[in-house]
Amino acid sequence: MRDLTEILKKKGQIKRIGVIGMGYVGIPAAVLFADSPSFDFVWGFQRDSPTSGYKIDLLNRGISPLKGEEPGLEELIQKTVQADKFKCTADFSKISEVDAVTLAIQTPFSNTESLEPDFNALVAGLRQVGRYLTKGTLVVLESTITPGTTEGLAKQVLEEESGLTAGHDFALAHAPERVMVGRLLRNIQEHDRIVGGIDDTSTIRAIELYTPVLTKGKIISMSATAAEVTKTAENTFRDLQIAAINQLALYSEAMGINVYDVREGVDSLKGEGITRAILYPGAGVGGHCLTKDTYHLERGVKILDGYLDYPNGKDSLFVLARAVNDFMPIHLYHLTQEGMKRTGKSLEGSKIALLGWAFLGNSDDARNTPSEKYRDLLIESGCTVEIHDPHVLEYPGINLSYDLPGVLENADAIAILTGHRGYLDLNAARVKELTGQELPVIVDGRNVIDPDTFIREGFVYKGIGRGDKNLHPIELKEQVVITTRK
Ligand code: SAJ
Repeated sequence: MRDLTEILKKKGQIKRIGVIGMGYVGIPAAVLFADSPSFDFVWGFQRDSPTSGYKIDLLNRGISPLKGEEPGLEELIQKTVQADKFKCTADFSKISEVDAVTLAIQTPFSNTESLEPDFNALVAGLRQVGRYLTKGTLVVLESTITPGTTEGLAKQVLEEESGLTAGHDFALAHAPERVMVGRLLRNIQEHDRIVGGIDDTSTIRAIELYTPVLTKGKIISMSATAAEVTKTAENTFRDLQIAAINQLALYSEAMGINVYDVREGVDSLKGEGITRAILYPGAGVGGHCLTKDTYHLERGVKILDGYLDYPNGKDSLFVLARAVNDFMPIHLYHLTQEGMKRTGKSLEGSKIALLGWAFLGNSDDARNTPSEKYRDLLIESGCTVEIHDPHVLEYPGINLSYDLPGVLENADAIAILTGHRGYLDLNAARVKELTGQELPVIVDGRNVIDPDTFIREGFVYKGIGRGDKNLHPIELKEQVVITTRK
């Protein structure tokens, strides 16, 4: 029986590629492959579903379905479509024509308590690949997955559907995506690429696939399971770092100091052997990655079933970090309550202007946005909440507005949830005028406004980590100074 190395040698270099999942990961990956002279053609596979089918026609007309700021993406889609090197289709039988196929499909959790992932979309994608898989094809999972999935579930489903054997008839690897909205193309080209095959032949074939699209990045190869742990761990560490600064922000409020002074101080200790990545506190952690990858890592430890030596009865540090970050929109709600109390008002019957629905500044990405938790708490307290976001087009069950003055009109309180560039220029006097309130409240969840400017304008200010300002004397514009205890 010819082994895989022989089959691949006979097949020759990778020329035709398929990318499954036309989203934030799949679209930039597909057009970068298509733009490379190393490859002849790329199929972008997208299910023609009611929610996502519209992308097929848009992409084939050279238009990006992603609405946030994505430098260079629209141009590259146009270029590769016009050059007949990239085409989007819902016809998965075309997989039989490609030499390599990648899967960039969402891998959320259905229950983080029981560590139950929702791999339905991933398995459906794997079944489509297995159905049309031919000998010598390379299959790569780019989605972030529970350690053990490539050599476990993925191999099993592909073999079941195709009747072929991974490592013998086809190559199988994990090469996790590392993109962030707002810099998708650059991240793929400039970040090092982690590549992990189920065997050396698969790793070498996957290296052949990714090397042509890297500019500054280099390939780092390892086993498939190590690659899965690398990706879940790097997001878990980032979430932990954010939880650490969020906890410090909560402490700073309790101690009456400014967390940003502390951050600057801690960050100043630089030099040999000192790596300190102190991040930024805020109104919470959203997105499709940090909110779930910790649970993939936790589940990996469980399903790979090795002996874990860990302090008896102690929670996972990583899961605790999730709890701290999930608490931040709740904390912002508490700050809003306290701010309203300082004006003698309660939340019941008040209007709150919520600025920012995206989970990340200057993006249209609202997956797992912390703004939703904050909004829900306000609604439960009998508030009217109007939401402004300059980028997010729509969101199930939520009315979003592009009309900032309209959202600010008659607001008792304004809360900033996302660090969109546009909010840096909020004019205190104009905002106050729009609220029509003598003592409006402003709650800053992303440190985008200058507290003193708004306090001087007669706002009650609250900010995450701003213990130095959160009990400021209230200045009524008529220069009447009221000092109240909370
Ligand atoms: N956040 C903070 N403070 C910070 C940084 C972020 O509160 O200092 C919040 C953001 O507001 C956001 C959330 O965390 O709500 C996530 O932000 P992010 O900047 O981590 O954005 P993601 O989730 O799109 O990107 C992460 C990145 N992972 C790492 O840097 C380790 C990116 O490189 C990954 O490609 C991406 O996850 C992914 O797709 O896994």
